[in-house]
Amino acid sequence: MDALKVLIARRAPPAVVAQLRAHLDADYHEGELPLTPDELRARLQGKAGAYITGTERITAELLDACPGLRVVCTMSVGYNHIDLAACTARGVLVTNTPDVLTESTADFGFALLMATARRMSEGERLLRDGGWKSWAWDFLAGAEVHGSTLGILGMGRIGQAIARRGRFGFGMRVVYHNRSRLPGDVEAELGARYVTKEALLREADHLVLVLPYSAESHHCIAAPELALMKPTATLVNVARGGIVDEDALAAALRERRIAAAGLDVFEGEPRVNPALLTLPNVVLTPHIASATMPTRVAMAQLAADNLIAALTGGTPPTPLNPEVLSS
Ligand code: 8YV
Repeated sequence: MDALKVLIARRAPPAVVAQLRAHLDADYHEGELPLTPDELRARLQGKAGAYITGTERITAELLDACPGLRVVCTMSVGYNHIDLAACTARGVLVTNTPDVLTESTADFGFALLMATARRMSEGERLLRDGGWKSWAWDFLAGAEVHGSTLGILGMGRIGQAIARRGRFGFGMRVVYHNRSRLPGDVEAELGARYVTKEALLREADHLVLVLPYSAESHHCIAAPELALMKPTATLVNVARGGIVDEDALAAALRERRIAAAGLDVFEGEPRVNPALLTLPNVVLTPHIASATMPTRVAMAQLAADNLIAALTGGTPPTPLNPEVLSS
């Protein structure tokens, strides 16, 4: 039997591409930039499967234009770029890459919190620009991290991993808000206290956003929420840019209504809201929270394992809509 045709829509680790090619007939887009939506639609014609990343949008229209597509495997834990309901309605299996990126992403989230609270980027810019003239008691004095209150909005796997770092590494008090409350034993292990979203905003010295992006969470941090935060607070976003109203955030940072922000994700990325680019009290990184070599290889491998299993009669390890498998 001929191998099924698939599209590898983004550059992937060579060993993973070789493995995909050993099992499937792969059309490989090796370019540095993503395919445009039109190119993606054209390249998906006649393909049974797609290996994609967060840069490819899978919409109902695209699915209707590619009726042969049976499996979409994204090399990401987030899947807001995929219309999951439309996939399920058409019997298209979707898989993502949970767990393998949890600890690296939590490391980065915590690093961004520290860099932001302790004004690292600001200090480096000043030093490189020749602005370091002397010592002063309040020179680049930032916020305390150890012993402070860590707020987490979205207490899934990554949120919990950040909570552990805060509690056990830095002696922080942990407060969180989530759609559903964690079981008591997990709360006890993390030393985490469940609070309302309003209490979270009021109490946190450092607030980390780690919730999934959806219509519900769109701009869920906007002017009214920022107004509840402490003027000394730090806001960190390692989830999705659209969770934060960037114009409102820029205004709050400019007027020092909150102290600082660390952002790894942006609403129109790779474009960054110009209002953020000129502010000294924001640390900006280009969506790299999961970017360690071992983690990225593990994510690519898991996406490929899902695609191969789904199209060769195996059991995909991490399906998002497993109901499709039994229908
Ligand atoms: C990825 C991410 O780098 O997994 C996610 O949801 O946001 C990042 O880890 C990116 O989406 C690549 O697909």
